Amino acid sequence: AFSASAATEMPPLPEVKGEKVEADGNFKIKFSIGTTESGAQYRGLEYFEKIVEQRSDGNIQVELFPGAQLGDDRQATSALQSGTLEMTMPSTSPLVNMFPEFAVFDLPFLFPQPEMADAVLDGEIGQQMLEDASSQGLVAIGWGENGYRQLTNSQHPVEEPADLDGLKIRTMENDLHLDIWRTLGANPTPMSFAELFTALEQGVVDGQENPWITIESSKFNEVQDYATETNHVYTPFITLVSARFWDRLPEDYQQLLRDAATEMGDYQRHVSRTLNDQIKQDLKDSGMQITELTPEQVKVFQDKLEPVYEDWRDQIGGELIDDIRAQV
Ligand code: EAX
Repeated sequence: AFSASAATEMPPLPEVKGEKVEADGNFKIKFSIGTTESGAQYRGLEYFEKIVEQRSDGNIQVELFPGAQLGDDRQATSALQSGTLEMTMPSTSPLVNMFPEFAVFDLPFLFPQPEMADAVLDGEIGQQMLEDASSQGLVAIGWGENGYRQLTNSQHPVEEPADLDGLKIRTMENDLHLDIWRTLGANPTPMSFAELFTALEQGVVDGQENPWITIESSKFNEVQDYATETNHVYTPFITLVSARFWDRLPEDYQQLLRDAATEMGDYQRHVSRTLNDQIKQDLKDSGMQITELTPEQVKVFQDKLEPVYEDWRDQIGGELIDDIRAQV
């Protein structure tokens, strides 16, 4: 008995504030994302488009491509590098091969509250990461959130790690995520987001994990009867621009894009957070069985995953982990 569809309404877009920016040239931005048109990420992109078009007085046109139609997170990022696409906003996790320090965000239960993620991303560490990621043909200009990841599956309710025994779980293409699910006793397999719905539908995998907003906007509830509110990892989105495109822009327009990316990030995080309760309710109404764990039940998962911190310490950098853990 698979569930009916659920759809949570997005709030109206805010008005654009700020002065028009005068500069020469006409530019076109194709902006691609993995999540679909009904998610908070897309709502953020619509706001970005509105800001950029209004402030540039139409000299910069933004065209949005949701749902991985121009490629998944990795493919879109490499299209930026080759200059065939101007912007994308992937999860940090599939990019760890390019930027190893991003793996810090894959550590389980790193940020107990979303405000702590904000403090790190918008503070010195996050700003330094944007600078470091402005290399290899990319310019990184802002942070958004995919959010706290939750587990879904087609087989049975999951309340403790033992319930994961033998479950085939799709993870992002990221070794730390594989480690997490192996450590918990599941049978994880990495897969691109673009292939995920079909893999769930056809039973190639039993489950997956993503934030509520992404579960709903991708209609995973239509092929997954059970969800568990694990909040096991907080995944940021990073706003990337093709360096080839960036270098053609007048400085004033570069600044316009930076400002718009910051405003989009704040707005998109706000939308994603305020909708969470409503989305959970809509998913329940659609027939999904959602298990909400008690703090004691969460602790069982947490304790079981503590070794992951030691396993990854050297690779990620102990200092970075300590810096973040000192802040949260
Ligand atoms: O672009 O792969 C995933 O599970 C993510 O949600 C994806 O990065 C969204």
